Amino acid sequence: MSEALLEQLGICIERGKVNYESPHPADLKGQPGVSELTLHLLEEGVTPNDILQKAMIPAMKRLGDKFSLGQVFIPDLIIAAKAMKAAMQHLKPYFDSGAVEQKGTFILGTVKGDLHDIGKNLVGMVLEGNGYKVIDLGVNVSSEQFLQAVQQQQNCYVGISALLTTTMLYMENIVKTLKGEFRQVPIFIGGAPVTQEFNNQIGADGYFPDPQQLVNYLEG
Ligand code: B12
Repeated sequence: MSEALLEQLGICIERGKVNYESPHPADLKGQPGVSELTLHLLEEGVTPNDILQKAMIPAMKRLGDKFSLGQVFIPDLIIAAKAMKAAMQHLKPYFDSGAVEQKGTFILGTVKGDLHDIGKNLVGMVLEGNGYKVIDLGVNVSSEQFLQAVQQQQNCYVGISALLTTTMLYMENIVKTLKGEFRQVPIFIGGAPVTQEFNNQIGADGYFPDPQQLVNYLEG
């Protein structure tokens, strides 16, 4: 039962079916969307993490692959992102409720020139759920904006996200700017095109492919 629901949720994310009322896509009119399906899965006792890992993230990956092959286009990505956010809204309280004690402050942002924020938002949710305070600077964040935020906090971690091979290069600028003034501030990086090798090359403190591995590292 849950497997079928997870599969249906993945399809609805990929096709941008937000809820019952959404008129798009026409062939799914009158059927449940990601909102109803996510709530249904939670009621069935499927964990938020399984919902994320087994349905939501693979759906975005499939969509990205189709985009690469020219089978879907920008509007399809936009409506899928909207559906992804609708599902995340339902998972957020579960991640939030994990917060008991505050373990530190994280300054988070997507690099300048880059508007992708789904992955960054997920990182923020998982960090909050694990007891970190998150200051989310949003998308298209410059070195100066990161620096300003760190100046106000000092004792904090920084998390930077980039989804484009072009914008990830700007991470080096941010690392240099921050390390120039605050050598001790740990800077972690992530996003689909980022690698450990790139992390070493720009002098950041760690690359993690997903937020849980970052949390494990911090706790380890
Ligand atoms: C949705 C999407 C969009 C949406 C974004 C909506 C939004 N609000 O985010 C829109 C339509 C706006 C968009 C626009 C564009 N996009 Co786009 N997009 C995607 C898509 C399909 C999914 C991205 C996503 O949300 N994935 C799901 C999340 C959960 O995964 P994630 O971001 O990787 O995050 C995870 C990890 O990487 C990690 N993580 C992420 N950040 C961080 C940070 C830290 C500190 C840590 C520890 C971990 C971490 O944790 C997350 C959870 O596991 C990808 C395809 C793909 N495979 O990535 C293309 C993709 C990234 N886009 C691409 C392109 C080309 C573009 C455009 C340039 C298209 C255009 N011609 O205009 C524009 C650029 C706009 C801009 N300036 O940013 C290319 C990039 C190619 C490249 N090599 O650079 C991709 C790969 C598609 C493709 N296959 O060609 N896009």
